[in-house]
Amino acid sequence: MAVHNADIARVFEEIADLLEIQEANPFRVRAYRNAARTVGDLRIDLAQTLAEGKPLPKLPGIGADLASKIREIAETGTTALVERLHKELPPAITALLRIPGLGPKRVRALHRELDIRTIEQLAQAAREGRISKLAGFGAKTESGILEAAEAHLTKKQRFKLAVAAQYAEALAAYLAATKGAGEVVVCGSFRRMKETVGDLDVLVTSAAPAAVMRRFAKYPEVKEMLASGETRASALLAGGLQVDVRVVPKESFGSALHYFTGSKAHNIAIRRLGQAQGLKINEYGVFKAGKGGAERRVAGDTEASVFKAVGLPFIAPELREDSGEIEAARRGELPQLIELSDLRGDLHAHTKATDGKNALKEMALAAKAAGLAYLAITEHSRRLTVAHGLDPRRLARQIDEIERLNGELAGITLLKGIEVDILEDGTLDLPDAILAKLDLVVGAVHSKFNLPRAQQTERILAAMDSTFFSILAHPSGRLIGAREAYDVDMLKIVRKAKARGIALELNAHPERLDLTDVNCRMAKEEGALVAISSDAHSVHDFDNLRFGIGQARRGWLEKADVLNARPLAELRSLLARRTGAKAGSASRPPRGAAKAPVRRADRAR
Ligand code: DGT
Ligand code: CA
Ligand code: CA
Repeated sequence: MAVHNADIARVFEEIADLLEIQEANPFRVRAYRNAARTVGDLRIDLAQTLAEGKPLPKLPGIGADLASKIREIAETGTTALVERLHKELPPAITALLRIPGLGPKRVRALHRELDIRTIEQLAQAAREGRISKLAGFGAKTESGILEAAEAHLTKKQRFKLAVAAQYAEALAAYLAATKGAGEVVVCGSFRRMKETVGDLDVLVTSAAPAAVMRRFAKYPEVKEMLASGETRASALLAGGLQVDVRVVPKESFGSALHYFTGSKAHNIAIRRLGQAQGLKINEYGVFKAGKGGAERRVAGDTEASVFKAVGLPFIAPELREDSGEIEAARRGELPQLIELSDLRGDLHAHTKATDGKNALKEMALAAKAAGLAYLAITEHSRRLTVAHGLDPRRLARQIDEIERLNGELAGITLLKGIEVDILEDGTLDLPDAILAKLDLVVGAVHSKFNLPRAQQTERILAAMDSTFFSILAHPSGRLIGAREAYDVDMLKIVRKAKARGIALELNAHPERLDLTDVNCRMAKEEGALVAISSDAHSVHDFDNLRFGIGQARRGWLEKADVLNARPLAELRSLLARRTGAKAGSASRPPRGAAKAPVRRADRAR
């Protein structure tokens, strides 16, 4: 059975959880958690790489020990370490950590005192009032646990798009090899590039559906068949993801593709539009009632024919949420959506000087290979000690190094940048004197996520007043499925960005995808530019840009809305206009001491 990167990540995550419950060394716990994140979304398939006899790629945070565990999991699906931990603690117990209010200590106490191993048992014990009798748990804690456990039990798990892609691509390739199969397309939220996916909806065209059904049932990753019929089947994969497969004849391909791509709300709106014109629309085609009640099929072989039948131009899957796309299509005002090939450069990347894995030159060459003309190096600043952030002295050294490399490199330009921490009071973690030497300054919140809304907003607005501020990194701070966005007034931030000529980042890392689609649209409406950035920590991460593009398209963004769709010269002049410096001027005068008054004056506006 194929082991995907997401499966390796799941084992690492489980090890981290189990070690945490055992109160192991926190550094060891974090090493496994970081490794899970690095491997989980990675585009190159590690098990396949090893199966081909190639060495593992260099990855941030993965040393010899973790690499040997990756090899073990790739071959066997598990490791001796996790098996040993399972003997000490029941595997299901890690799910308890996902319940808000339950840390490792409490999970251990619940297991030791009440033999609780699952969320069902947890809810049951809370209902029976057994938890509040334990030392360290009160009645209030118990009712909170019950509420959280019940919410968790009714919530369906969703998968990050990049993880779903690993399963989807492998399954689609497998089904495409069925004798007689024509088109194989993964539809649903996956095709709409939604940031998370509930299940996969695979459409296959074939005149022999039974052969497709038989082959699907034999897919090695199928753990359980949930339903199966002549033209449709549902199964649960070993990784936990559900798959619905549907077979239709070739002539229904377009209407089936449209139907299974959704969204449901979009489909309903299109069907209504059809009804008003005397058309019946379903997954088999578009039909018109003829004489004597007979139906005539008028469209459905291609998706475009379905839209045409209701008088609309083709609407891209990413827009199909019934959030104005049908009206825009009718008015002929659909956006010309940004494409991956429109990106000229990348404005957020790290090297091994901080928490990245590769050297400057390796990153530059990888960016060039990815078709980019420029790459901004934006290391963390000193405050972020876990990432070995740069102080002014180390940053100055990197600036020299970049200037030297630019003299040597052809076809790619490195830009001098920083991902500087926005401190709690809205000041930046490095002085203006050094920021002035950079081509761009990416500001980011990495601490104090829980400030009250007004204070958090004020903090970010104040930082954006800083003279050299160019791009606001991952503006909401959310980590998909792991950390909520911090509470801020995004509209105020977007308007400030517009007023100051600052761009908002759409961080393309699969666990961030931040700006969200809704906020991308807000930025566009307010006229603020968006920078679609990889946040690469290794040479493999430029692949993530395609997920950023998917999110940008969901946010209706066009080439003109995207800062790094501009050629280098234009980018430079946009960056320079903000600070009033001339494009291309290598050294602007440092203004260290002038910083505070400038900020106060700006804030008074
Ligand atoms: P998900 O799986 O929760 O991420 O979201 P979707 O959009 O993939 O939803 P899913 O898997 O339930 O259904 C796949 C597509 O099938 C959906 O996007 C539209 C279509 N569909 C499902 N149920 C209905 C329905 O009741 N009416 C219509 N018109 N279409 C439906
Ligand atoms: Ca789905
Ligand atoms: Ca489905």
